[in-house]
Amino acid sequence: MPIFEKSSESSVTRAIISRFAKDMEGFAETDVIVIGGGPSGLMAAHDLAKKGVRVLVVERNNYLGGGFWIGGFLMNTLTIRAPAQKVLDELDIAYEEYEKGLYVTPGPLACSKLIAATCEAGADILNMASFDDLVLREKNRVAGAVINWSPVATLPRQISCVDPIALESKIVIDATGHDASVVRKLEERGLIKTRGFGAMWIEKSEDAVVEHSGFAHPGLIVTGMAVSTTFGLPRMGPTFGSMLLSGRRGAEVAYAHLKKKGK
Ligand code: 48F
Repeated sequence: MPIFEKSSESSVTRAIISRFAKDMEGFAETDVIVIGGGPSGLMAAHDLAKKGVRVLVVERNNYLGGGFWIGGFLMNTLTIRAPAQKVLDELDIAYEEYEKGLYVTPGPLACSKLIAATCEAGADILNMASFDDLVLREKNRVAGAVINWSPVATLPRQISCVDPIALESKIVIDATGHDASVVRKLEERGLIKTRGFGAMWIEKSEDAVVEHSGFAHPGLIVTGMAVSTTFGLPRMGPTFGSMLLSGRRGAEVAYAHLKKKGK
């Protein structure tokens, strides 16, 4: 007796294609596109999806999580400062208190739970796809993202002429980490001036990142380390509470904007 139900190669192929094509059709026009699936991008997507907003995370790697898998110096321990441990409570992520207001949790545990919570909240995920450019409308308002499959960038030049596609959205969130790749596209066009992140100062940087999370340009919100790069804030090194709260702030700003516009 075979263990598995009968099927065929063609059915498996059709199942993949038909489901993926249906998903992609939905991605073509959505409320919010989050570029980058690190802690701040996932948190923003999680909160927006929970509120019923249609949100798509575009991640260039096969895996989501960005720098959230590893705490620093190739060691798994993530550090989180109060009050961000409340997010861990909310997502049912176990942690320990190291000293008053400073908590530790294993990267693989926290990261996998944040990814699962984001998917379960209803956020859509497009991985192995890289941000390439922005869609700009009147007065240079950001109105979507141009993307391509990540492997295209690694093809030999003779066969790398693959046109990207564009996805429309009401808001784009730059959650690409230190690179601030989305903001930098605006800078290339002389529409914004980034400052580059400053030297490390944990005590100051975490508050500053959360406080500056929000619109950097019409239609474009920045979260996470992209905030430091955009506004010249000190870096905070291997501590992650502000990444979670920055994503949360970005989601609040996006939601308020969508509501104001009646979208
Ligand atoms: O770097 P990353 O984890 O960003 P974050 O949310 O968190 C930063 C912390 O991990 C850490 C820190 C503070 O504790 O200093 O670094 O700000 O995740 C960024 C994600 O964006 C993806 C990248 O692969 C990663 O998963 N990404 C970057 N550029 C692109 C992109 C791009 N052009 N297209 C798609 N994804």
